[in-house]
Amino acid sequence: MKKYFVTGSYGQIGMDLIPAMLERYGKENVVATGRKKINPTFKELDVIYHRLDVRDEYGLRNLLVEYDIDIILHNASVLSATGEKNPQLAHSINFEGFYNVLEASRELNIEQLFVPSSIAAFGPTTPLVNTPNTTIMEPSSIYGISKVYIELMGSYYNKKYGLNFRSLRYPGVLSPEEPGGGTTDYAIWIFYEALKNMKYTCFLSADVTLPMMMMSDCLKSTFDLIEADDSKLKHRSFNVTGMSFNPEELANEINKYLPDFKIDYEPDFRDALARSWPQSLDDSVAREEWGWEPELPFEKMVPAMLDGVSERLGISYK
Ligand code: AKB
Repeated sequence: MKKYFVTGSYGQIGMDLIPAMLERYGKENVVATGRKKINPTFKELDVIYHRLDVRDEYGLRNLLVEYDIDIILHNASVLSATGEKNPQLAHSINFEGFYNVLEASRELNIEQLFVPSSIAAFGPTTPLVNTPNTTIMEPSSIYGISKVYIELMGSYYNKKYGLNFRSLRYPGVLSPEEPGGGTTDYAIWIFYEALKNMKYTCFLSADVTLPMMMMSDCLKSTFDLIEADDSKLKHRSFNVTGMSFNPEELANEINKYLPDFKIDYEPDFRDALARSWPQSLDDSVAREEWGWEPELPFEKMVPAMLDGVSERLGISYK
């Protein structure tokens, strides 16, 4: 069995990814790391956990050697909204932290390095409808710039050093876990506010359409790609998507379950970011090269989110 190493384990994705990895690969084969102290959920799961700031090059290498790691999932990242508030922090974590992981992977002959990219890697000059896998990438946020850097450096290390680098351009990822620092987060907070207050003030405008996917599909795409046969991969970074909707369409769908729910709009700086991102993605390259197929459509996502968030809040809505 291979040994897996995850950075940024406490992010919204890590909180679901780690339990899924323990189940899939065995808890003795997964090492979770993050900047915070171990949390009760991971303690209960008996996760091998270490505190690690990815900017700590030596701490990172020591752990990779100690556990004889084969595959790294480098999830630690400052997201789009936090990045715009603190570009210097985003630079040090997203660029320097990634570079430490990349160099350690090369020097220690790590078998595979997986790093999420994002729809934020695209920008206002990209064709924003059905965005192709290969197209113009001139992002306007520091987060988006870091994702382009990651994709290009990963591909460069693949060609120059044979590093098995793989990346997915995640759209907004939806789960009942509380998100932090992203622009697509509205599509999660809306469920919290709908269930608690029957009202949500959205920081995006009603008509801002974005691609999204449910966490189950995000995990599926991640496992499918990291387990894909390398000889089938012609690309290193892939578009993946599950659905597209705007805040108004999401509110209308929620109204089918909560007829009294109301939404209003106070767009802030995140509106401009979201408008510079694709409205929908062409993920045919992922479908062709490693058989990607999403499972959960928009109509099923809404009741799944209502169930998950109401359970976390201890509120019944039916
Ligand atoms: C964000 O909103 O910053 C992220 C992303 C699109 O990568 N969810």
